[in-house]
Amino acid sequence: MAGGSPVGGDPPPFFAEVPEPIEFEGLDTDNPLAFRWYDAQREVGGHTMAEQLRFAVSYWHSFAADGADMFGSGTWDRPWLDASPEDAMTAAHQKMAAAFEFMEKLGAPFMCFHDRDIAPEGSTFAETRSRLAEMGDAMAVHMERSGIRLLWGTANLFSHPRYRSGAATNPDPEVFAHAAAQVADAMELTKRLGGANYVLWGGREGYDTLLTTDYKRELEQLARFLTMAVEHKHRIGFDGPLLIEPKPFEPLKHHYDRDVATVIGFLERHDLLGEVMLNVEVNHATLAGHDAAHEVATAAALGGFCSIDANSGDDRLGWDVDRFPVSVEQMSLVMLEVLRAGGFTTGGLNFDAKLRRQSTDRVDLFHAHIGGMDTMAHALVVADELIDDETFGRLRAGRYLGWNDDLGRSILGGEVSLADLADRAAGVGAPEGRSGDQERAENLVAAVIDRVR
Ligand SMILES: [Mn+2]
Repeated sequence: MAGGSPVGGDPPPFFAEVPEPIEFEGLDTDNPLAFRWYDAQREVGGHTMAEQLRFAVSYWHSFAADGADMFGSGTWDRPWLDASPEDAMTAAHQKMAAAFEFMEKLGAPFMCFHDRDIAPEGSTFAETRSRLAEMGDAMAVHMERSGIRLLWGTANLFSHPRYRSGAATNPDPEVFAHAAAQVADAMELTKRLGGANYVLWGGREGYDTLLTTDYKRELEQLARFLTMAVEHKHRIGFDGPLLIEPKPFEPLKHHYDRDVATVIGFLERHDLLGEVMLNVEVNHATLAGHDAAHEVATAAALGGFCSIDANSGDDRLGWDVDRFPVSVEQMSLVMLEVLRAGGFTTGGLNFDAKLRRQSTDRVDLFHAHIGGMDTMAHALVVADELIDDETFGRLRAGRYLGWNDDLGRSILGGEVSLADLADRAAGVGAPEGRSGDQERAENLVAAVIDRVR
């Protein structure tokens, strides 16, 4: 299909074998192109599933990639990528047509993109900028027609060779300045398209060796960059939060945005928390040695939770495999923490997930997203049931009841000293504590997973 369809013309349907939108058919369906759990209008916890889950399709994995990995070339059937290199804008328009055809048929309400996913870099910054503006215009038309919204936009500050030593933390201020210009444009486009959030993923903000890296200086550069991004958000009147997505390593040996607690400490130190919040990726959490539920709980407890990149890792692999979510138990524990945090506000569930390289057919994109959406919808129903389950609630609350009594209140109220407590200990018996009730709680989760419909 070299040359492709004319720019602005009607491309062929790229997903002709899926002629109609995917529908909810329930647990008894044997139709592989139907939802078993995700019923957009079903009320769960006082809101519809669509409102609670806020699913987003990621442009990069699903439409901009071709299945290449570091050992071999692309394998996926993606005809919209086939325009000749000198006609990169034709390919960009075809890709966008394919993306919106897919998203309209899938029925996810949101998408996410990097600037370079939708518009190829030009030979000068001015050309890059005009290409982004042209594709932004095209996207506004697609969004208006389809009703699909933007969960977040971001700038790709890691693919181009100029970013090999980072963007904000690059030793060369010219690279910092170029990255800043890219963020300004991407943030303005995100605002123009009504984006709910703007993401900053430090894909190469880190180092491979301390021998030639000035760690302290690079952290100061990163703080300056984020501060400038927050100033820009206010200057252009963008309402949504900026989000940082932690990752501990890969491709570099050490990344500065290691995990949620590290990022929140950094934001607090530079007075940026609140303006900048967290986008937790499940597989990045597991790479950092955490459960994803822990990362959501940490972000919520420290006042920084906003959004999730919903994917999954692999128990045996120490790298970022970005599979679609498959484990209802894992995701139920994630959604439990989301509901305990009050649910999503501007955030949502972005499928930062890709097919395996062997999954070559276009229709595999549907199977992957349907499975991911059903897993998360099932997990939401389980989490909501757990929130309402009195026995489950008592298992946690019961462990802390003593803090409601005189002793607990006087300790937390700052009314007693360590010496006071030492004096008191002489007059009372040594405490015995109580069961942690973990296995009972785990069995309740299992029972709820079995029981919900
Ligand atoms: Mn990942």
